[in-house]
Amino acid sequence: MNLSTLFAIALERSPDKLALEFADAEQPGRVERYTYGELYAAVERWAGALQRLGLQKGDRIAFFLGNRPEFVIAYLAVIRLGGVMVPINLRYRKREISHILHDSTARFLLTEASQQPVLDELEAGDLAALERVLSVDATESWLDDASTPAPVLVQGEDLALILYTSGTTGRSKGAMITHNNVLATVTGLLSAWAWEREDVILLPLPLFHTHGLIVGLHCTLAAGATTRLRPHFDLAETLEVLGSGSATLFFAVPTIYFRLVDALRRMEKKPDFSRMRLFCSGSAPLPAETHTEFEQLTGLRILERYGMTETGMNLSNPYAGPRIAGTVGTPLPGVCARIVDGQNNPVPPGVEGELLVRGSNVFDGYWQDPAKTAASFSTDGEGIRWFHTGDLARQDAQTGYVTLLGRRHELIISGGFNIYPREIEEMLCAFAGVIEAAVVGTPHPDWGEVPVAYLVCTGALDEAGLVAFCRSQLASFKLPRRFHYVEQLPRNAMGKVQKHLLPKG
Ligand code: MCA
Ligand code: AMP
Repeated sequence: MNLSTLFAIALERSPDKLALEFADAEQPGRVERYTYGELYAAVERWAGALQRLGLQKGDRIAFFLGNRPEFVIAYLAVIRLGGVMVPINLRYRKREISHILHDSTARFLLTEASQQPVLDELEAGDLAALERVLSVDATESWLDDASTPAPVLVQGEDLALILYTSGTTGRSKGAMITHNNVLATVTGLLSAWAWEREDVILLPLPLFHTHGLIVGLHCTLAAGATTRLRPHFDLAETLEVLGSGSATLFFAVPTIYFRLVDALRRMEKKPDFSRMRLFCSGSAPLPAETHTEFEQLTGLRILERYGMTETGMNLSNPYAGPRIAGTVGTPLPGVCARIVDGQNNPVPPGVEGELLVRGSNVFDGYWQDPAKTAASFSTDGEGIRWFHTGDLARQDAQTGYVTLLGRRHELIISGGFNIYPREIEEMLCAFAGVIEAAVVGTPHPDWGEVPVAYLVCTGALDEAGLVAFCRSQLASFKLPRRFHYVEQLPRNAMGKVQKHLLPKG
């Protein structure tokens, strides 16, 4: 089975059902709607055009595109042809985009007019194997006379996506996601969260990440339900849609819940969320206080779940049963999880260790990086291969629920976007006058965590110049919020920087 087959089931059952609605609060009155039948026809048309342009099975096509119907249509067309979609975070800039284009050796890039200024910064050397840039705002030359696509044999083991995830070495690495991987997460969630064809999801999360693309869009398509896609999160519109009864599902990252709680707290007349079936949170830890306050304000308990780009969804609080704040629940259908000590031996409930997972949801490995792939898996005494999540966890002896306690690596999660300190440290050290740099995450009321930098410098530093340099090189969410100047970085006997000994702030 492949992902197109799953989409075809919904089409077969209800071609006239509303599949996709797109509206933009900044352009009132502009609403685009597609039934399953219309969406299918559009996908076939795009697949025909992309095939005619030469997109073949296994070819990578990068998407530098915001949430809009063309993202959904083009993506479904690409996987229909056995192509591999490589989404790029819209906040990425020249250096980050160039790395992804080089590493994935994408043949095509699909973009839109509003992203052109960013792409204009790319130089010939940044474009790597790119043969053609296609804009969804200028389709006349390649889409208009599309013919029906020839059939392509696409199987479960074939790649559907390469998702770039922040790397410990400063450069992001491509997680190879097969059709089977996505199918595993989708089928697991459809049963675990009791999806119905009558469901309507309000989806403002970016489609360039697993949360929006697989958990939000794919599950909704597979359920034959309706997606109300939005270009981005808009607080007022979200409250309006959820309160008007025109959605049943809402999935978000903790930053969005912080903002919802803050707004609800200040509203005298609370919106009526009685038609809402499920509020989910994931991608970063949801503080127990937010969970509790959301319930006090709405009468509804958020369902928190846990996933990763490399694995799709792993654990979840139950749909029916206690949703315990501060936990991520138990393994989803088809997922096995264990918590191990430093020697990879399972630890008993109540003891902290690293969380390992296995199942059809777990990715194939990192694109063209067998060494990193090998380092991410271990094989147990029975010859079974486990993926090392790098997340530290503990299982409760009574409930069996898992609580995440932190991470083995230094990942910072800001508003659901991942930041690896090493990438920023390398950038800071490239600036004149910086000898050494250490970046750590510090708590933030809105973003959850933000990066701050500790610098050892040769003398007085041009901080404005450093900020401008970082802005030109890094996505803006990676910019350190504060710079601390220190004489030296604390190190242990082996010379390794002891980040926990840095002064707080
Ligand atoms: C935007 N900014 C941020 C972030 N987002 N800064 C820090 N952290 C962020 N996450 C900055 C922008 O760069 C900009 O800075 C300024 O804030 C305003 O930008 P704006 O677009 O207006 O921000 P926003 O609308 O307030 O966005 C907040 C957001 C967004 C809605 C929370 O970050 C978001 O959609 N996050 C969700 C990410 C997500 O889906 N993650 C899932 C990945 P400047 O003005 O300086 O340029 S993880 C995953 O998929 C795994 C599998 C899982 O478990 O789910
Ligand atoms: P990504 O690499 O973007 O897929 O992010 C995956 C990481 O996000 C995981 O390894 C966790 O550290 C974190 N994460 C995802 N969901 C949760 C959650 N519910 N609570 C805490 N951390 C989470």
